[in-house]
Amino acid sequence: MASSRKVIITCAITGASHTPTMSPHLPYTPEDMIRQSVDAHRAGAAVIHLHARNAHDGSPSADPEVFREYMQGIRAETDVIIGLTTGGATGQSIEERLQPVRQLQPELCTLNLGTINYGGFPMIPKYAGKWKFDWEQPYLESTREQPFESNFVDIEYMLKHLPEETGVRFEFEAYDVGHIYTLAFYLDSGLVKPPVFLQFVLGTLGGIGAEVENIVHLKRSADRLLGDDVQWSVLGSGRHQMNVVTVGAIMGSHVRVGLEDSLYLAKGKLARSNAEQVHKIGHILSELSLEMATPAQAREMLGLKGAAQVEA
Ligand code: KMH
Ligand code: ZN
Repeated sequence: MASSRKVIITCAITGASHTPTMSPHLPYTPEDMIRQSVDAHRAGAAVIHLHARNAHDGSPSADPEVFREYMQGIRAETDVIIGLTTGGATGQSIEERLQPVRQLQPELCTLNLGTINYGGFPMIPKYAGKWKFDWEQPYLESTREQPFESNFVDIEYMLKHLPEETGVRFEFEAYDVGHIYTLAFYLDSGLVKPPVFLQFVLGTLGGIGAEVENIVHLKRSADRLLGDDVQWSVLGSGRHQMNVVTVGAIMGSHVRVGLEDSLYLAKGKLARSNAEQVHKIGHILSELSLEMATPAQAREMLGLKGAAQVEA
């Protein structure tokens, strides 16, 4: 009997768009970041995607030493693939955002395929008057005005320098169809080297919506423009999370879940951990006769350098 298709589960442990007020289960101390990452891996995630937060109030951080502490803690207990953000948080400069990758030389990091409006502000009214920390509301408010930035200079800089300096490979983030054309441009010019790991991001305010037609359109566009050597994955923001990853898995994608993308496990039910979301999609995959990829299988599919070459 032919073996089942292996699906890479990425778990994005904590991002910048959710805040400690929004869920008591959102990790932001190093201990919680490490514990939730290890548990998410044990539940089936082959890749852990990390942002950093300041331990005292959960505000976004780009400090390489904070990332180092998370990575060392996770690597002491698992062989999971660790991917670092380069998008960071609204308001951080590109120089700041690239420092953790430069210093810690992870196997994977994100490369956002365009500057977008990335609106976190609609969440403000729900939590009015309940904020735990002073930075939370102004930060979300700032997303009205400040874009999530990744211009062509940033993209070319990352493509030209990071793989050569650090051996990192990219998780390319496409928030809309135009981003696939940007990726195709750099693939055709030789700056992007296959295999391409492409993440479709659906349901953010400012990006493409989370309709099934859009997943189909993104996938068809990628097939037409990028050739065969592509490992594609999907994520759905907020309430769309599990629906998007389930449809993607049926269509042949890898999947990304995690509290960065949604705080919920089901309608009205907060996820108590990242591992709960991984466990849920793992169950759905097994019902679909799909298998969760191990880190070793994911490394092979994504052409990664291996954990021994990581600096942290
Ligand atoms: N928050 C995700 C939808 C990054 O970290 O550079 C996109 C993301 C980008 O994870
Ligand atoms: Zn991220």
